[in-house]
Amino acid sequence: MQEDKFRSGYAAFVGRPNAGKSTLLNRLVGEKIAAVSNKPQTTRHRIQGIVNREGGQIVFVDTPGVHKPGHLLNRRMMSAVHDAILSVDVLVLMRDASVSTGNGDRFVLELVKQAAKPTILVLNKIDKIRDKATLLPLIEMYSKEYDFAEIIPVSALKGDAVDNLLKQIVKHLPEGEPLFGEDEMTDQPLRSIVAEMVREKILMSTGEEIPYVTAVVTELYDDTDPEVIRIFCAIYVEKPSQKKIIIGKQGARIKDIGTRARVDIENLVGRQVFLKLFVKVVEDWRNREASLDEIGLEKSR
Ligand SMILES: Nc1nc2c(ncn2[C@@H]2O[C@H](COP(=O)(O)OP(=O)(O)OP(=O)(O)O)[C@@H](O)[C@H]2O)c(=O)[nH]1
Ligand SMILES: [Mg+2]
Repeated sequence: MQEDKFRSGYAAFVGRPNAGKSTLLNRLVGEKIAAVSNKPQTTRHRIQGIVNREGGQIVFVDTPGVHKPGHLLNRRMMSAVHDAILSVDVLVLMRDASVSTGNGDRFVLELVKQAAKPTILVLNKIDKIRDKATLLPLIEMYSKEYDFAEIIPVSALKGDAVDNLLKQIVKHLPEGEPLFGEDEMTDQPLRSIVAEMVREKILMSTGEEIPYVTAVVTELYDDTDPEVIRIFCAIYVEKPSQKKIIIGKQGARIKDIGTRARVDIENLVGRQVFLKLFVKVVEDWRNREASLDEIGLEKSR
């Protein structure tokens, strides 16, 4: 019997904000490399996670949720989505199956149709759906619109059906050697993952406008001391009033954000971490090219 050749390539998650793309990326990679929150627009740039399995290597590309761009920031976020769609071998259209179809879902579907690449439709959050028969009309609607390579209901949160998903993706990758070493799980620099962990804690502990006006940049990552890694992160906001909210009463909120982010970072790096956070007010940073460059939000490639 002829043995199947090794396959390797790229697969991008695309979908509306909050569909669960980053949750699934973390689950598949087995480590927390992407920020997750119940606020839309959590992911702001492409994040790659590498998954090795017998016979194949998949490089997953997590992208920002598709939304109408308001600020320059959002335009760069959408460029990241378009770049990813163009550059990968397989698309994974991710949909929150527990909510009804909206215009945003139809817009994402159009993007996928235009790309005309092998696409797997992932219907996520099935743990929230008591009567699974309600999935059938959704499956029917999507099958009429595009010839999906596969339609797979999953729960990214619980980890159901993800093995089948990996198997189906590998089938559609080109034959070739692994693109990354077996022990690599991401090509994201640690400083950037650290900033995302801090931002995630801010998203968790603030509401209203704060998540949208906040960015985090790692200004120092010093691992020369074998005992402890020293990290300084700057938290960007647009107004002094927002700075006050982040700091909280007698510094309580920023302290809590720091403690929780440190735990995640220590889990990831397996070492003790000293994390210092400070807040910078940069008016209208979301519309400033220079600020966006500093924050590491890439322009279209
Ligand atoms: N119940 C349930 N919740 C889920 C599931 N997957 C993700 N979530 C939740 O949905 C919310 C959004 O998850 P994210 O992974 O941040 O979604 P995203 O698609 O990356 O969102 P953006 O980065 O904003 O585009 C979080 O509160 C997750 O915990 C799932 O399978 N079941
Ligand atoms: Mg995300």
